[in-house]
Amino acid sequence: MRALAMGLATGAVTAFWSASALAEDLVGQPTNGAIDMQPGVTPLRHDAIFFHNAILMPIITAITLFVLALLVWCVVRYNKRSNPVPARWSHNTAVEVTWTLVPVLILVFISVFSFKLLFAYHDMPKPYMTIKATGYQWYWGYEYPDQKMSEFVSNILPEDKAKAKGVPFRLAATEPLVVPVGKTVRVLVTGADVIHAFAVPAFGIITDAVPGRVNETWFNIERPGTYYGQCRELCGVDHAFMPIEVRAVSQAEFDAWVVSKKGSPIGSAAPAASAKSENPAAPGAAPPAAAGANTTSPAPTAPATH
Ligand SMILES: [Cu+2]
Repeated sequence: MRALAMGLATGAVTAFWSASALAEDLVGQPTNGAIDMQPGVTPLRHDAIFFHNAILMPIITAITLFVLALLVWCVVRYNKRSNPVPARWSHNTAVEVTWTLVPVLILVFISVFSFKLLFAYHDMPKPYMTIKATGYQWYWGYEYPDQKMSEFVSNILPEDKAKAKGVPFRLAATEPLVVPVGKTVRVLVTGADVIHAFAVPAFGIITDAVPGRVNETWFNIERPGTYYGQCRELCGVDHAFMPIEVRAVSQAEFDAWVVSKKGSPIGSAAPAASAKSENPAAPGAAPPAAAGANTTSPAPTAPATH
């Protein structure tokens, strides 16, 4: 049990925290009473957690303790009683150079790791597939262009249904975003009305969904599971009620899901007559995209009421 009081423990034990957190914390969703960051299932998330726990936290902790020590020293050593006659001098070149140089060096040290992380986010490996995620007031729409699946709507799962299924209310969605594990998935993020943000903590990603603009992010999930996220930009009254549910499954399960949604899996002999799914001209091949009415209506539905 990592009680809140333990939060005062220093950065030196941060590594220990994360180790124990992995054992205790729920993966893909928040844990009651937890204090560390949600454990990750992508390389980016591991890098981000390392940057926070191994670089930033020890530095922040050391600086805080150092400043606290200086304050205590001043209070004890230089109060009116113990130091009745204060010195009259000001300026000390050595001290002034030090308190300028040392912070600069600390920032340079941090920036090395910071830029490394930034580049890791930017340098997406060659993606296996692309998903387009569109934020609406107040739900998400997901499109799978590579699988020729037109956009379907993902709403919040109502409370009674979430309870019945034993899934977390306000995190579970009516239609999950299904992706294969171990594959680089590119997500194109945009907004249809106002600014939303596509965020999944276990993947270490948060990307603004801006109307009229397409942002890009990516993830490569290490193990199967269900990972929850939320809209992370205040977008209106139902901002808290447009969750993101990502289900990471094996390639075979993913292909089966694509077929069940009337899409065509990448590189497969298409379910219809044409072997090349890119060839919509093949006679008799019902174009999956056109036929691709998904089980959920792509028409914007009224947001669930709460
Ligand atoms: Cu939103």
